[in-house]
Amino acid sequence: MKHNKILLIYPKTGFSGNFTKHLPLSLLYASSLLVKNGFDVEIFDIRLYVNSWEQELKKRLTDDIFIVGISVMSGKPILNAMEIGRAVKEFNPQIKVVWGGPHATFYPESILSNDWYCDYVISGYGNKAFYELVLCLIDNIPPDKINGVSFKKDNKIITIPNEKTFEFIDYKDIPYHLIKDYSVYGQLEYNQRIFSMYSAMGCPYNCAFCASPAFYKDFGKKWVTISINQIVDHIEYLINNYNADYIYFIDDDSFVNLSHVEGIIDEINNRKLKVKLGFRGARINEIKKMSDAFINKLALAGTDILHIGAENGSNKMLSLFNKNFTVDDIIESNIKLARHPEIKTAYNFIIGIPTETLEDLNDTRRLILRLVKDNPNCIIFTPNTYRPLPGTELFKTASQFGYTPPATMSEWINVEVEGNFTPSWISKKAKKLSRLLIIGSYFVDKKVKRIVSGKTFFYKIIRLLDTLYGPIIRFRYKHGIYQGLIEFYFYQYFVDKMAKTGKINS
Ligand code: B12
Repeated sequence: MKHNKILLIYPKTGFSGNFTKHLPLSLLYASSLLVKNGFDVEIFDIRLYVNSWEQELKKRLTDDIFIVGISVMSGKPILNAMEIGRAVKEFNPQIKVVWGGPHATFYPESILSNDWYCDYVISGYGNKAFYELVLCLIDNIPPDKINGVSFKKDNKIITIPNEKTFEFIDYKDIPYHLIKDYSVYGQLEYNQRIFSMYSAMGCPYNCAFCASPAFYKDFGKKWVTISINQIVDHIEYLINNYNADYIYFIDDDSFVNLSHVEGIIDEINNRKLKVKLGFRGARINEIKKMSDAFINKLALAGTDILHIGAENGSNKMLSLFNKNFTVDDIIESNIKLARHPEIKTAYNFIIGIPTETLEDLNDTRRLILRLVKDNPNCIIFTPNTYRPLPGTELFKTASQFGYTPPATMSEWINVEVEGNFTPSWISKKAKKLSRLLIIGSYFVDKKVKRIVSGKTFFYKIIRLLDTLYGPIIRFRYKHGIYQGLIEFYFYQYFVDKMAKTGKINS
């Protein structure tokens, strides 16, 4: 039998994957050139079979497969990717296993220096690199001229640096047909056909905690937009062919130039397209520039959520991050956004930063309370626990505190918001207060009753929890009472159990 088939796999995600399950765009992008050139590609999304994935994988491991590609984010997906690799190698050790995705982009050596059943890693944009790697494997040529590829040779890890340019893919070349059923994707309990897409790539800012400045460092232009017509043609194509009714822009930042988004919504309106919009990349300095008329326009075009990096409630931390905005700016922007309740304002925060004191953490707690008070429609996401990323400015500070990156599998899979990470710079008290901020984030904004109706068992439980436990944790949060937070252990147990069994994923 001819060995010509490529199986691409999206592994299990961590806890956050229970709330959001978007289409595996990474795999569609990574296989665009392969499909265009006639390769037989199959996509297997393990998130849809969390309890039976091993049997389902066996069914898909046929004799004609010669490459298995996996898209891997840091954290829990690593464990599953390793299990997939092991199952593949047990079936046929000749099949080459290739990892791509954010973990592969940021930490290629971590994969190959551990025995994670992976032969090749592709860092950065995957379409051209993967296609070229497949051609090399077919012709039995070493892939040592392919930008972005890492592999082992004579027990040494060889890494060929990425190309320093963005990789754009025309929407007509995205092989959407590889996914047979889009109704299985979505977020929370909403019955929407969500399609994620880029409107712009890159980011011109220099946030000290973020991997992007390091990644885009040698790119000529650091933020590049896709043309308005391309974007809206893409949206129209998805509406006509896949009944899309929600477009989620996955840009690092969509609003660097406000006229870019304004152009998109004008064109959506021109064409009378009926879609809702969500944006995950907005900065406080950009919100400051938005007029009420602009925000109104966003809302009228169907925007229902804006993710904003508020990041921290301490000016000292904001300045360490190179944010170029202050806590007052956050408060002012929030008050402006409160005038537009059609748009949910969702805030990201980072805590657990080197040099952050208990008082800084309390500033973040107080800012969050203030944001909720001024804008009862806002959403507070679970604050991210800071993880030093190699190549970033803050990594150097963390290293001065003796930080070394994770090395073992269990350390890597713990790289999750809910993971237990206690670096040397976090005091015992700060750790306890952080736990209050993490658990409290689920309740402080009373989001449960606002965004979840309780149609499924899981969400019924969450609503019940909000009724019974919500008032207690909100009281604790308001007064900063972090002592004796034993419920945090229940929370961790629950998160861990759910991630392992995938019960609520199904
Ligand atoms: C949607 C999303 C999610 C979804 C999951 C994805 C989904 N399909 O549903 C949810 C909400 C669950 C999620 C969760 C998290 N996410 Co997220 N997420 C994203 C987001 C916004 C879009 C992902 C996407 O579709 N990208 C588009 C595709 C085309 O890009 P790509 O995945 O990078 O793929 C390219 C290459 O990586 C490569 N490639 C990818 N896969 C493969 C496979 C093979 C075989 C090959 C060869 C190549 C290849 O080729 C592709 C084309 O160039 C990105 C930001 C972004 N713009 O990418 C963050 C991002 C991936 N998330 C990130 C983070 C930090 C998280 C969380 C930790 C956040 C949190 N607070 O909990 C969790 C952890 C998840 C986990 N451990 O399970 C980081 C990645 C960190 C990391 N080292 O893994 C990102 C990059 C955001 C950021 N800049 O910080 N996320």
